[in-house]
Amino acid sequence: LISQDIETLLNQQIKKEAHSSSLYLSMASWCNQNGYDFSSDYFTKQSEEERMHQLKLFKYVLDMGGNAISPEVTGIKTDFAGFREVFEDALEAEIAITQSFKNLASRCLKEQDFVTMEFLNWFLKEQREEEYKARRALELFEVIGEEGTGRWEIDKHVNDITYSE
Ligand code: OFO
Repeated sequence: LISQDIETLLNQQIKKEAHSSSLYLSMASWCNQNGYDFSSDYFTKQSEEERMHQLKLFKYVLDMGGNAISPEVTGIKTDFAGFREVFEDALEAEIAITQSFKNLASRCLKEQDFVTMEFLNWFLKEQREEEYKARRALELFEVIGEEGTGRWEIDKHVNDITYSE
C-alpha cells in the first residue's frame, strides 16, 4: 500500500512524464519541418521512452492498490526560436524531471516507504543517462559550431550519442 501523499506525487509524476512525451513529439515535429530529420527521429525515440516511463509509474500505482490517473496534457510548446533552443529546452526539462524524482524520493524516505523508494531507483538511474544525453547533444553546438554546414553536421551526430556507466 502507498500513502495518499505518495499516490498524489506519483500521479503528478505520471502527468510530467506524459508532458515530456508530448513535448518531445512536438520537438520531433519542429525538427522535421525545419530539415533536421535525424534529430526528429531522436526526439521521437525520446518521446516513446517518456511514454514508457509514464506507463511504468501508472502500473506501479495500480499494483499498489492506488488510483492511477490518466493525465490531461495541455500547453505543449510548439514553436522554437531555433535548432539550438530545442536542445536547451530538452536539457532544462530533464533537469526538472530529475528534481521532481528527488522530491519524490525524499518524501519516501520521510515516510519510510522503502518499497516505493526501491521502485524509484530505476528512474533516478535513468535520469543520469537522460541528462547526459541532453547535455552531450547541446555540447555538439559548441564542438562543431553552428556556422556554415554546422547545424547539418550536428543533426547527423545526434543519434550517435551513447551513454555508458
Ligand atoms: Fe526523461 O524523464 Fe522520464 O523519467
